[in-house]
Amino acid sequence: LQKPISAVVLDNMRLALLCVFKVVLLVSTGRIGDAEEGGLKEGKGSAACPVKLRPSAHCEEEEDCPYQVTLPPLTIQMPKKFKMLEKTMKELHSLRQTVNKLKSSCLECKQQADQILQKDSSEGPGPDPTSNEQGNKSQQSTSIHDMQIKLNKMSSSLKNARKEINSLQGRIEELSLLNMKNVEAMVDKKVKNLTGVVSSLDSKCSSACPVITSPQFIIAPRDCSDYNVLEEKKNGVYKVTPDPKNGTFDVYCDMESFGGGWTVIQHRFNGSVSFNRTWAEYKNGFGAVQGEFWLGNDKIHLLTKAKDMILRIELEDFEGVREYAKYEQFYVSNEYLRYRLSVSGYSGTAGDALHFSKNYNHDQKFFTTPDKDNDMYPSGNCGAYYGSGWWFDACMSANLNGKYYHKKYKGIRNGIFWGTWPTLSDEHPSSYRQVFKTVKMMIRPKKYAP
Ligand SMILES: [Ca+2]
Repeated sequence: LQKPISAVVLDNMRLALLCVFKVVLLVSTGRIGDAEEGGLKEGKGSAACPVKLRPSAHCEEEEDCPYQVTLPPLTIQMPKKFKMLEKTMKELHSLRQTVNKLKSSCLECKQQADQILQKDSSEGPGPDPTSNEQGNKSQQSTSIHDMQIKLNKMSSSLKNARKEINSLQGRIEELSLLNMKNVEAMVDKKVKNLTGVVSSLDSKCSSACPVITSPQFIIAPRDCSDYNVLEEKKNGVYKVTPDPKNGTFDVYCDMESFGGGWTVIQHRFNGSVSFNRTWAEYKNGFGAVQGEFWLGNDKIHLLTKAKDMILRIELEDFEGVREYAKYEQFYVSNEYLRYRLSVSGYSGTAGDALHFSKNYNHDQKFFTTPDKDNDMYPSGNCGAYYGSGWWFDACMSANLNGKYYHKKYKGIRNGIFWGTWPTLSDEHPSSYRQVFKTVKMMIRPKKYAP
């Protein structure tokens, strides 16, 4: 009959442990020599112990000798749990192997990566022929390479763009500078031209003007006094050009009376021409310059504008009394200013009827005609009332364009009137009005030397 395996195993283990314990004990107590001599003295009881301890060779007393332990073959039965341990050990081993593999592959990877980097840095852009063998790695490297190429391209294009921008900026600066310079130059030129023109005009005006005026006297007489300079001494009709821009017209020149050179602007002596006229007629003039006439407000304006004029008024009544009124200044403004009268500097024998009083003053009055009321009379038209065109105040102390009466008359004083006539004081309110046979208004330059 055999013992169960477990029991046998246990017995063996016990025996083995016992043997080992014996050996250890012997060695530690130094009694191995004894054991050598007598072998294992307890051998009788332990003759079954298969463990043998003896020197490996013959050895002297004092020598240190190597010992040899002989153990019988040992079979140990492990419990089931040990199988689990074994399994775990195996798994651990396999795990270690995988880890090692991974490590090695990682190393390879690193080496390859280093190689690629070295190649890229050394070879620069361009496909790597050796990488064709290496599948994915080559693909990766080519894609990286493409990326790098793209990056390089982009950086180069960026550099170009920057260069272009810089050059453009430079150009813009140059252009703006050029423009500014051009503008400055243009302005300078224009200023120079202007100064040139101004200086030339200045020199012309300061030197040449008197030279120009003297031949004009000869070529185009501005009024009758210019004919007197040419030693034309006969009364008559002459052409005058007071303002070249406004044409030439006929005037009657009195070249004999009071030094001559007189341009007649109004004349009445027989009543053949009516002076009850419109604004337009007074503007353009009416009658004939050889006969009775009004020269015209526009022409009077031009004549009195061309030169400083004096006015001489000649009056004669039917009794043969002749008087005159002379004004050192006489000017009639243009139509726009309603032919306003400027008259001053009286001298003479007829009295200053144009400046009769504060309430009757014809100086600085506008021209009024029956169809145009510019007078100072608020509730009516003096021109219409007196049938005349004149520089009415409100209304008058003189009216040389009144009706021509051949003899004394009664009623409205609408005849030719001069309020300072010497014999007028004899006139009674209910009696006849003063009448005039001849009236003459004529002008001559203030600076006239007969
Ligand atoms: Ca009025």
